[in-house]
Amino acid sequence: MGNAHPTDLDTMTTHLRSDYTPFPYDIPTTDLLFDLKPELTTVTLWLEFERKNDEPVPLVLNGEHITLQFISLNNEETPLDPSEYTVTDSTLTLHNPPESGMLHIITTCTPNTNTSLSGLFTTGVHLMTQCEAEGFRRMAYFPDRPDVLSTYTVELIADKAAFPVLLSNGNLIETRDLPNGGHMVTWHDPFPKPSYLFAVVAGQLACLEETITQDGAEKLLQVYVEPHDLPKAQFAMDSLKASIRWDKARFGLPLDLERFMIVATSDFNMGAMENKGLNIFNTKFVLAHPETATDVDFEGVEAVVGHEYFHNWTGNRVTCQDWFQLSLKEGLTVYRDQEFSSDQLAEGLSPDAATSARAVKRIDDVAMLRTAQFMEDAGPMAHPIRPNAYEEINNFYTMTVYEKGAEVVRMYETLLGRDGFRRGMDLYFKRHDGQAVTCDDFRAAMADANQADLTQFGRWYEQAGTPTVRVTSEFDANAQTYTLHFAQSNPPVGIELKEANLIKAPLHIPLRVALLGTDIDTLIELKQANESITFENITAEPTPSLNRNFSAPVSIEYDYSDDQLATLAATDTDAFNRWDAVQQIFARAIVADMLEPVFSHEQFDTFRSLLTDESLSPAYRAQLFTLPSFSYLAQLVSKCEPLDPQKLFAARERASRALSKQLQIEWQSLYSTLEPKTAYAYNGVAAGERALRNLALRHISSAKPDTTTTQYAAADNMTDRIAALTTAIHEGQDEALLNDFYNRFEKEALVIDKWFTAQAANPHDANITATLQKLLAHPAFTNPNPNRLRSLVFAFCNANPAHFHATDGSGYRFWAEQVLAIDAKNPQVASRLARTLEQWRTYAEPYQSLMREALQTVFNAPNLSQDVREIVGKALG
Ligand code: 0A1
Ligand code: ZN
Repeated sequence: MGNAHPTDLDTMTTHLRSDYTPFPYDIPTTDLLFDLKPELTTVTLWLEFERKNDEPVPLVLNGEHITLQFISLNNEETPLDPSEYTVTDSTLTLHNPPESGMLHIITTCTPNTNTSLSGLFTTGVHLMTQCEAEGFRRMAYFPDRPDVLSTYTVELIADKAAFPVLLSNGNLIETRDLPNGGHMVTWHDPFPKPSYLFAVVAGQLACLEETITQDGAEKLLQVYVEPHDLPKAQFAMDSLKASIRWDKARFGLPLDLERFMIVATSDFNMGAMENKGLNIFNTKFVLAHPETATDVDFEGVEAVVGHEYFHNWTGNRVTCQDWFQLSLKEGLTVYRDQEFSSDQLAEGLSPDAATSARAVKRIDDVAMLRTAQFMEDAGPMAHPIRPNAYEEINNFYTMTVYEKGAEVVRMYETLLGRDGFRRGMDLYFKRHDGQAVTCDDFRAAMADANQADLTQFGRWYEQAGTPTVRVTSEFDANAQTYTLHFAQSNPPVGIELKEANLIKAPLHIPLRVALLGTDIDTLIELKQANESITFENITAEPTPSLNRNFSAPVSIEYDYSDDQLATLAATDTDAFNRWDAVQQIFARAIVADMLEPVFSHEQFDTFRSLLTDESLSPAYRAQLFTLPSFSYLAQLVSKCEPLDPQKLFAARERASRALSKQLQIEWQSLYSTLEPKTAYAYNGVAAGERALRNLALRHISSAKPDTTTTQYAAADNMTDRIAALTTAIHEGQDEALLNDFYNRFEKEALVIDKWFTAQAANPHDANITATLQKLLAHPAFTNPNPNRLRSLVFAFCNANPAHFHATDGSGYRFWAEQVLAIDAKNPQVASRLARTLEQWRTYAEPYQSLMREALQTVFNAPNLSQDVREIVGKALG
């Protein structure tokens, strides 16, 4: 059963933000000696402690799934008397410690039975750690909380043949051989850090390395991967160098260590981890080669390498006081990685092309936010970006904390300007370098650096839910005035529903607005529940372009006429709102009449001219013609009526077929004109051309079925090959391609993940149940890592609505079985899957009852982890 231990109902605790108290001791230094063995690792800890106040107070350390072997004070050889301390399942308490001293504690843990991938675990022939949020306590007794910063020295001992590479944070101090084939390596990290940023890696890894010079100092950059993956590491290295340059140029932030290491593992719950100087990554976000990685994968590698690197300042040099402040580091770092990616896409382009490239990135980010974060914010897990309570912190690495958190950071920039934002950042580091602080400290730095009043802005940290801004307009032709009325509202959601008499005060909302047909383009700062603004000298009724570039993470309600949407789609100079107008046209047709979504001739004319408008980049046109996702449409439907997923899916399909049919000539012509003329290279422009061409492929494939097989065979890159494979099998064509693909890429785990996904997410597989069973029994699915689980189980449950929502409930029963099976090994991954059904109340019958049944089955299961219990409990709540 691994390290995933069952939880009693009695031991479930809710952690409250309001309970925060500082740790009563300083821990100036932490010295660790790891004797690394997969079956039994021994960890020796020397913990220096100094009481902060006069009053004696027990010293309480966290520790889980570890065995205490020895404990003494001040390096005495005789162990402490057992009456002087107490050990429980989760703590070690020293009842009467002296005011200061050195604790010497030896513990053991068993990495090869740790299937939770938190703490020290085996991955292939290697050993690695994951400490955020609370994994350090699975190796040693320690104040495992982000506000205890300590300076670490780490000695690693291991068999040299089995573990030739031994890494930890900071700088390499010493390497020496030991008798009996062992070796020992010492690392010292000069920067005090919380335990969640600690890391150890031991293994047989190959290394790509380069040196750079920054401010006259040489820095060593290393990317460690499995030896056979070395040819796929260069792009991660290039992304790291670009990130280092960008942070210096944009924020004046240098790389502060002599060396910076990235290590890739195929067993990882999340994307990557920002351990100080030793980032550990899911292989998915390190390995990139044209033959095995798609454009989206390349983009992901660049973004995640950037994200983890940027954490070095926003997260590591300045960290969080407690886990409720998680968005302090995550929202800010996502904002920074978004800006980095946007600048990378724009690099080297003409000013117009650069603006358009930035818009493409913005649209991608907002589409994801509006699909997944808005949904979260309307469901049982809704929480403010700074939550007030949690049962399991691992459940709060959410779209809200990350993506809405980034939008809140972006609003500072919108309100204060690029330079004002930079002044705020400079002051933040000046004040707080080396500290563990709060979201309020960040807001105070932004306000003080700009003499701005951001008091009301603080409500963004307090309220859950997506605010709605309802906009109405009045045009007075005689007076030549145009008035916009704004009404903001944000009714209680999620846990807020339990608070009696909760009044959510108005937010400070920066709304960029233009009036098409005039030269008005302005930033309006909404601060009250209802307010109006009147524009003078308006001679003809304009079309308002609201919340341009998505200046605030709100939902805008304005009753656009079809003509106004067409005007926005044809003429809005804000590329985001132009895209949004086209999306609204699609959504309206699909949602308004789920029986027969129809587009008018005029609308097809609009579509045709957009699709063939060469002044619009191919990347942008691909976004314009990507229909709103099923989940986004589901939210729109469920605002008005209980959701029938089958009906919605069919309506979306019909809309897609209408686009195929009515624009067939255009699709076919695009497909040929966009034929690649040069060998594959990853860059935004070429990726955009491939995206549009592969969208065209989907629209022409029923009329011209040979195109897919031809493209599949001719492809010199994974983007085109997987697009052809997916299109072909979704059209019900040719098992042979699937087999060919498997045989070609059998040894490439990340590519085989794509093979599983293509099948599990196939909406047109009439025998999906049999397919799933076959895939579950496939040898490549034995002992699946989290990536493999995501490629099959999550792909089916989250990306195959037509089959997941089978009317007999078989999809939901599959979900329940999988949640429980995964939970026995890896609660973090199980609780992600558990979230799939949290919207159950928005569904029509019979779906709703069948979903509730499945949730109840999971909730009643014995030995449920705290992770899954919190999610399912809140869903049923
Ligand atoms: N801080 C990392 C994400 C991360 C969070 C938790 C983890 O284990 C529970 C692992 C990684 C980031 O934002 O990239
Ligand atoms: Zn992060």
